[in-house]
Amino acid sequence: TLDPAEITAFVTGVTSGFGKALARRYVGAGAKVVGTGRRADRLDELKVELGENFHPVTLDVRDREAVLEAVAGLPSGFERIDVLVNNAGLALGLEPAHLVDFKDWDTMVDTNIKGLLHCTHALLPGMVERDRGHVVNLSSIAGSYPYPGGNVYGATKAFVTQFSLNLRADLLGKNVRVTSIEPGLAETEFSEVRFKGAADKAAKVYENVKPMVAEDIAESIFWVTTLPRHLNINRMEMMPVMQAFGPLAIHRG
Ligand code: NDP
Ligand code: 8X3
Repeated sequence: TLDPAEITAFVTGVTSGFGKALARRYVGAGAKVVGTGRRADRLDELKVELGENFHPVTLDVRDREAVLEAVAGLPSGFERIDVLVNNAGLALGLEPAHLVDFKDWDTMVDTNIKGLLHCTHALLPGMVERDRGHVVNLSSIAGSYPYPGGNVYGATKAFVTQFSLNLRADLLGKNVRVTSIEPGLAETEFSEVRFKGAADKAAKVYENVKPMVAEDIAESIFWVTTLPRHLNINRMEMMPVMQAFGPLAIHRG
């Protein structure tokens, strides 16, 4: 397997959830991590915890100029990114499409799609040039299976999955890997964000089930990125044991 000490990762959204767990997993194993997010106070706390192998960058991935500046300004020791983990993302709302606020759709498209493209476009050429790299994209089961209220969120994740597979097609012949990670129910701040701070509604999502936790997803990303260099995991779909598929719905008039 690949020695984690050889990895310099750029992980978006390390201020919470999967990204935070992954930054801890990587640095704990000897890798270097550039970790981004909008909440500077949380990045500062993580810097204190993780030390010299962690480089925090306060960044909104929706801002292309800021992404380019962040990549251009990486300090020595962190400038050769081998692994990009496009993790920053969010769902907003669970209302049917005809009732949503358009701003929420805009924010999801700008973050989950355009933010991911900004980071990928900025970092992929360096990986190809060095003939070494791995792009890991956080998609979701919501990109494969529709559910009521999943409208634009699920559609952004379908984009992420298909973009990941298309990247593989373009990268054939290069030593750059691409993986789409597609988790189901995992307890993070995801539902608090989706329900705009309504903690009671968010808590209900995880009531009386044993959901996945951030460390489960972090471990999976750690695994796919430390596999021997000739192996590429294209897609990884994962759910807690307490989640499975439902039947199709039929409206009887
Ligand atoms: P959290 O809400 O716990 O973490 C989301 C992270 O994304 C935060 O660090 C947040 O940082 C960052 N982020 C959001 N918007 C931006 C932005 N505009 N610019 C920079 N960073 C941003 O959620 P999860 O850890 O659960 O989610 C991580 C990813 O996994 C997302 O893409 C999500 O869609 C996906 N996912 C989640 C599942 C779940 O059930 N939890 C299941 C399947 C996929 P900050 O707010 O500081 O900017
Ligand atoms: C998050 C999974 O099913 O809660 O991407 O939308 S779901």
